[in-house]
Amino acid sequence: MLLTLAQAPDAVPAERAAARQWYSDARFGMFIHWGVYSQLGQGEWVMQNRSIAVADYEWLASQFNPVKFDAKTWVALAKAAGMKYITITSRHHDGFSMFATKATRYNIVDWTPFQRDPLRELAEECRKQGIKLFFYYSQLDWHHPDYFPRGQTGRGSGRLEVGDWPKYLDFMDAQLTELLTNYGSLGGIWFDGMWDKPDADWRLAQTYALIHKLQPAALIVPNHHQAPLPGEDVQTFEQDLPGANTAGFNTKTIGGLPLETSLTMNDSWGFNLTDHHYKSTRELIHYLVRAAGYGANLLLNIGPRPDGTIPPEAEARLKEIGGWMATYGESIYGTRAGPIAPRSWGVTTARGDTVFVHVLDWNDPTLALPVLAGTWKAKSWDGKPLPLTQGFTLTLPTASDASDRVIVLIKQKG
Ligand code: JFZ
Repeated sequence: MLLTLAQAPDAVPAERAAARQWYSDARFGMFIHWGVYSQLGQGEWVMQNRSIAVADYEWLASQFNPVKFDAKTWVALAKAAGMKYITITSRHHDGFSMFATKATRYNIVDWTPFQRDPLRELAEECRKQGIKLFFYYSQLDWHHPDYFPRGQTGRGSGRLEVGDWPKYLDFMDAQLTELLTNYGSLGGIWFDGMWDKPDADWRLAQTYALIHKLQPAALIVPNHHQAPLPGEDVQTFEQDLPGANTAGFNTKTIGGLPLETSLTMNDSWGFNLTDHHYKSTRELIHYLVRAAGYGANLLLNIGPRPDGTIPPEAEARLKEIGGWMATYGESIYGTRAGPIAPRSWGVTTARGDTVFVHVLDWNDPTLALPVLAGTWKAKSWDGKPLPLTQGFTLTLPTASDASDRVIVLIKQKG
């Protein structure tokens, strides 16, 4: 036996390879930023932005009581939107655990009048409604005394300038063990915050191995804005399509892993009382379709209110996107990036011998495509044949008010 043969760098066990495939097929997920910070209605960075001291934030945490939280409603909304998974903040940079944990009393069950574990309720509902659940987990902590030496943030929280870094890493591994043990089978863990201390030893290999030991099919999705590291399963981009960097902190290097891009619906992740700057449903559909054209999932965010309800602007848009997906989902789910690279007019997605041409921003009745090898026929979404010249000029159906005109190209056999 050739035991010395090195494994291919991206060789992963079968169950994880299958999970990656499922993930790429899913194409559309719901991101949820929700926590103690939601009460102040200024986004999830409010502790940092207003230099709130640990003691004052602890009092705020003791007031959190989202009595209207209903897991069934949240999961049903994700389903109605056509989403296949939910990624929710189990613990954000404020360090407050939104789940039952023995690693710290600073958690929703032990610290608040609410006393319920919303993640457990969500996990049960997700199982019932056939949605996969991922936990966002912040590696950065503005509250924990052992998050020391400090990084670029968390310096206004009034903590003593001492702490035991390995102890903090043990704390994270203990919490991750709970998350991967007490909530059934997870989609995976979405990490964020390493960028706060880029040069620290995060003991990543140990933590990633722990996760994959506890749940071999759980995916690791790191938001560290670098090219993928060993053990990671998805490359995620924030507020940008893969390869673009309008946000200023994304890498342009695209590795070979499944791709995702996360996006706010307005300009905030956590609930923001005054931010009504919502993207239109048409813009959101375009983003979802463009992401698919790059071969990436869209993780679209909502910031529920502190009482557990979802802002009506977000709910309305999700339902409208769901209406679109109910008709056109076949051109998105289970597809990969199409043979024509993304263009300003739109993108292509593909499954087998079928290519979906998504015409997003184009007002002319004809559209010249790059020539594809082989013989192809074109039809409109409702199955009417469309003229396609040898030079690959397409005559488009009228209906320019539609968010996306999806043209189907089918490769002819022989
Ligand atoms: C991070 C979080 O800080 C944010 O609160 C939210 O959860 C988002 C999805 O992820 O956002 C970042 C992370 C890093 C930078 C900017 C935003 N950065 O390095 O500039």
